[in-house]
Amino acid sequence: MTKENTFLEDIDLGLSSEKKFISSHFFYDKIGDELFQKIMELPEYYLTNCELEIFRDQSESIISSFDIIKDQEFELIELGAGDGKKTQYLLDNLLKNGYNFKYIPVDISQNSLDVISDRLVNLFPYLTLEAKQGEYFTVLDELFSSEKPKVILFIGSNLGNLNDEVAHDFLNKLATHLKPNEKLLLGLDLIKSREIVLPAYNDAQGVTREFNMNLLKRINEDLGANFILENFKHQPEYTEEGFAKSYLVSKIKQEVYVKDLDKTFEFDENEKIHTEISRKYNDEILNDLLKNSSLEISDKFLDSKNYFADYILTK
Ligand code: AVI
Repeated sequence: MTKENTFLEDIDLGLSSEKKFISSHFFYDKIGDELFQKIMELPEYYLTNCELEIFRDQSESIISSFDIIKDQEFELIELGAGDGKKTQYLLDNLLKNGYNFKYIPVDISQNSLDVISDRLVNLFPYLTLEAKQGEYFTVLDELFSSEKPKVILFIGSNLGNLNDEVAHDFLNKLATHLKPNEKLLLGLDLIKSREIVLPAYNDAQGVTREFNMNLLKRINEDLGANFILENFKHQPEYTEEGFAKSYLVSKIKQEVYVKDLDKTFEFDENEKIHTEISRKYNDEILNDLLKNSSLEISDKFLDSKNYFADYILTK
């Protein structure tokens, strides 16, 4: 099945459903990647700075929590490597303290891997880096065929883009790969008031709006649809139980034709398309997700505002 087929089929499924939806992983085409980079620099998007602060100020304690003996060779595997700016602090500390490790960033985008590899190799000439391109699980099967001890990084609250059931399965699957005492460092955004969370998904400059709207642009360009972008608005919502959700809302009653499907979709006035979930967590929710996974919370690192947590999970 080609990538285009999946996109076409998923759009058909999502727009035909009674409660319309588009999967958030379609955000990340070239324009989407660039917009997300911009989002991470926005003053309202506190997540990045909070986690950066944890890595900058607490790398030494984080490394101690890995429980790795200095001379023991190990592999540091980062799922969804991004730009590496946070991990940089950890790598710097590991190198300065003479740890013997290989850093393996994993990403679906070869372009992202090239950028991060160039940057980190320039910064740390003595770093052993071996980038792996591919879907997490395909690559994990391959990576875990080596016997070396491993630490997995899954940061940036990327888990929050999965619903709880999928997140539970994901953690469970990850756990099956780990050996006793191996660690997963999991970065999660914490539950907090809507006054803080909502602006992070509705910034004053409108970058997040553009990020969300880019989905419709993509459907127009890739699948020959005729969405009129002005007829939709970006709408983030937040419930204090920790669910931030983004929608595209139809401003009017309208029809949209998707050429590659030869289908017309009807939208009522104020009808929503659900496009993203950005789950916020606490210890209790995480413990629920970890049920039956053989992973346990063994450490937790917070930023100075207690907005974000990097959990150490031990098998
Ligand atoms: C990648 N992910 C953790 C981001 C989030 O906060 O859910 C994606 C994002 N969506 C809108 N702004 C940022």
